[in-house]
Amino acid sequence: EFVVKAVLAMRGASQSQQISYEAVEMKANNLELKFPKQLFIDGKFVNGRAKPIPSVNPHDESVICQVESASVEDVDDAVQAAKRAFETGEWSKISARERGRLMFKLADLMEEHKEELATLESLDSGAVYTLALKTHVGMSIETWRYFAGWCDKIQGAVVPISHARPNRNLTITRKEPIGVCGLVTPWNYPLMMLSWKMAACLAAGNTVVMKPAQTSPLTALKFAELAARAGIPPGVINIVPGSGRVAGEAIVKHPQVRKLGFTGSTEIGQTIMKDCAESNMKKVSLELGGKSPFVIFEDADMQQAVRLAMSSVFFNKGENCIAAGRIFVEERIYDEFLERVVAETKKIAIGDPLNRGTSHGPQNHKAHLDKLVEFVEIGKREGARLIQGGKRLPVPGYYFEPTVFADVEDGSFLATEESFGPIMIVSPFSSKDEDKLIARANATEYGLASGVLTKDIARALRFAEKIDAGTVFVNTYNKTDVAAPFGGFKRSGFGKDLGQEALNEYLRTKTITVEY
Ligand code: TAP
Repeated sequence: EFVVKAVLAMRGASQSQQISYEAVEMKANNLELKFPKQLFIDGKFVNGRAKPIPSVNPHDESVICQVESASVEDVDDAVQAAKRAFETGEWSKISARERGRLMFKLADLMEEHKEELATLESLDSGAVYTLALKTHVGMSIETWRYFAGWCDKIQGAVVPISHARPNRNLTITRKEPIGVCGLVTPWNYPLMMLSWKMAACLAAGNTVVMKPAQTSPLTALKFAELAARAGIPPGVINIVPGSGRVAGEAIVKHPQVRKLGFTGSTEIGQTIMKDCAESNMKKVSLELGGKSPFVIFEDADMQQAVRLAMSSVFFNKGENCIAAGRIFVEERIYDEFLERVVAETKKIAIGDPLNRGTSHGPQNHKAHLDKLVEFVEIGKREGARLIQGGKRLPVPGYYFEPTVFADVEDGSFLATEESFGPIMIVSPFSSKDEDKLIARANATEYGLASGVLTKDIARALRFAEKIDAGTVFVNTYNKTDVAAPFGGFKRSGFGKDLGQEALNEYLRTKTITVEY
């Protein structure tokens, strides 16, 4: 029982905000952790009116704490706070440069607390600590810094229009924030998904109501504390943990939310797009599922092929939206590739994500683990060749063996459905017919990412040109960066996170024409 009824009091950096919350205190990873479990609305931690939701540690299935949960009314409170902050609060008065300064300060505080954030992410989501430190938290910090730098560089244009003779005209455009934005995110990279969207959203000058996934909300709440301590004014950032059906839907349908940023499944994305249209035609961007093809030609270095293929599938225990959902390997090297992949997969260190020697942690939550077990069963029934893993590990926690299927038929369940877990799907191809290979790689309704491994640069570029995916990795995989736009095609959604393009998702253009 880690819940301690303690009231913490600390001074925010602005010296004007007093923050207190009912802290959860626990020891883990040689650290004393102290974090909120309440909603964060209008600069205060408050209880929710919906039933609290337990947050479970996937390593040992213990309950970390009961997290307060937002009702429709709580979401409305958060939206009203965000609206006040946007229209009349301090946020609406400070300069863009000052906004940037606050965001840099928040990034610095995140950096100071990075071990605590990474430990919390590891406990709550099962991410391996070393990866959480580098990617989940490390890239989050970089994202805040990257977009902090954009704040005072967002500018419109002077547009040469035809004059209304004999008078003259001047047309300028202003890039404006949209207003109150809603963000709904998934559980695979809890803090990073929050950061990818919220940093761009705030850099553009908006205010935000954000709902983290109910299975992994803790880093979002710790982040809220840090935001208050950085001096981000009340109401600018509101975090409303809770269920998608209640809190998520309330944000999506709210008539005063003007933009919705979502990352999650294609199925929910579709519902969200409809709800955005029906409620108030809010602007929407959707980062959805994927089934990304990774093509390995016979001229590839075998060691590199095996290493990249494994990380393209097993990175973050497969809970990775750009994970390679299908691996195509050229016939001549197919058998050797499979043999080596199986040998290497057997060596993966599975275990407590907080142990430094671990490279593969538990799946995020029970329902997801059950889905993976079912996914493998369907694959076996379909006749695909299971050559490694495929089972839940007989230990406490949501551990699933890294799994490899070979000879997967095009069009089958395994070849078309996303597992979102550590399941490698391999099929052979012949390079004699490159068009056929591209057609096979494109035979999916998803279009998030793709990869190609070859020494032949012309072949790689032909692939990059013809593949229907928002991201193409050539001779690498999973290489994302805060400056490079990220987002999918087709049923993987639309709108970009990261890079300058992400700002457009949270801006509107106003055209002002003057006659003189
Ligand atoms: P979802 O079930 O779609 O959930 C995502 C978020 O939406 C959660 O916070 C969820 O709340 C909420 N939600 C559910 N129903 C809702 C509704 N009707 N209205 C508003 N919000 C609602 O996805 P997931 O299972 O968490 O994540 C896995 C999927 O996300 C995978 O398919 C994966 O490919 C995709 N994903 C994509 C990307 C990118 S960048 N494209 C990145 C990560 C993940 P709860 O807390 O109740 O679940």
